Amino acid sequence: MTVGLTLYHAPPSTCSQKVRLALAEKRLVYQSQLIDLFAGGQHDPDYVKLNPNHVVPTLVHDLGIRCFLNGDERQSSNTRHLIFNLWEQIAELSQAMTLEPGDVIFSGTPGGVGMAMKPMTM
Ligand SMILES: N[C@@H](CCC(=O)N[C@@H](CS)C(=O)NCC(=O)O)C(=O)O
Repeated sequence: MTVGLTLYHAPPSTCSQKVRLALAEKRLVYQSQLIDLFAGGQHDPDYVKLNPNHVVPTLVHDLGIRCFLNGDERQSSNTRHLIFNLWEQIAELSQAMTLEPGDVIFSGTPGGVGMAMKPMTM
C-alpha cells in the first residue's frame, strides 16, 4: 500500500494528538515520524526545512491524483503540485462554512483535460 501522508508528531503533544484524532476519525493511514521535543528534535535542521516554526505536528502530503477515461490515463499528478495546498484550501473554506467528516472538496485539476487538448478530446 502506498501511504501518501506523513505525520511528524510527538506523543505527549496535544497539538499532535489533535491531528492524530482527526486522521483516525477520517480513517486516513499515515506514516509516523516521531519528533522528540525534549531532545530538541523540533530544531533539527532537516525538520525545520519542513516546519520553519520549529513546532509539531507537521503533516506532509504526497498523494497521487489520477484520472482515467474509458481505461486510458488522462491525468497524473500529485498533491504536492497543487497551487494552493490542501491545508490552505481547508483553511479558506473553513472561513465560510463548517466542514464535516466525509465532505468532499473539489479543487482545480491537473493537466490533461480533454477540452484543452488539440484536437479537443472528450
Ligand atoms: N498552531 C500550532 C502550534 C503547534 C505547537 O505549538 N506545538 C508544540 C507542541 S503542542 C511544539 O511543537 N512546541 C515545541 C516547542 O515549544 O519547542 C498547531 O496547533 O499545530
